[in-house]
Amino acid sequence: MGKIIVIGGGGHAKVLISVIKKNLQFELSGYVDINDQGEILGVKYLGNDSKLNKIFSQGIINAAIGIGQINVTQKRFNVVKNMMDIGFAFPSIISKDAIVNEVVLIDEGTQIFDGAVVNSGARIGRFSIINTKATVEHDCKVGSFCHIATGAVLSGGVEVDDFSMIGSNAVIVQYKKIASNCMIGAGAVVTKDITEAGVYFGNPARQTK
Ligand code: JB2
Repeated sequence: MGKIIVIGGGGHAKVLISVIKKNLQFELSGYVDINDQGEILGVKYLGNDSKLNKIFSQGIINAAIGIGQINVTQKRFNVVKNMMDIGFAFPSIISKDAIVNEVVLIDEGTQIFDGAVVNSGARIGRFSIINTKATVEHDCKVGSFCHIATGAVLSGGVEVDDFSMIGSNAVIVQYKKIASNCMIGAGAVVTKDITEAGVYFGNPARQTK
């Protein structure tokens, strides 16, 4: 079993650690955070990001980004860039309690948590999060560094462009498109294409910023 480290020691990391443990694909070597958060679910603190070179040189080459930080996708991007320069690999982490159907493409670093459904023909880019109980229906296309939050529903054929976040329990109706760098608020219902970066709330969803 290969070794893996988790980056971040907050709420998202906690769920990620549980999924990694349950899957039995990797041995957790520890987590890296700006601050020592103490042992998390039995996983030890390895230090801050200045320790990453040393960790890599010890032969631990796999990492999973445990920083979810709602609507702060740029943070995850910056951490990934730094770690790629060192040489880390980022396997996708797909919970064995998620449902992933046929002809689905999932790129590196993407995480799919418990109870999520990714249906036939869907494609998901790099370093995206399909959070607990989210649904990505048939033929959806989710870009990179997106976050589909808990319980959100992308109906069939929806497209979500890079760096966008779909909030908890939001619904995007079938074949609608969400531009990059959008934040769709929790519970919003998107019935039309969203072509401009911004923040959208409500039913039907309207731009608020
Ligand atoms: O540059 C960094 C860095 N920036 C923040 N490097 C490293 N190694 N760690 C970093 N962190 C750490 O990420 C913070 O010190 C903190 O411990 C952690 C973020 O934890 P927090 O609980 O604030 O957020 P989260 O992203 O784990 O969870 C949020 O997003 C999830 C998707 C919460 O809102 C959760 O409820 C939500 N499910």
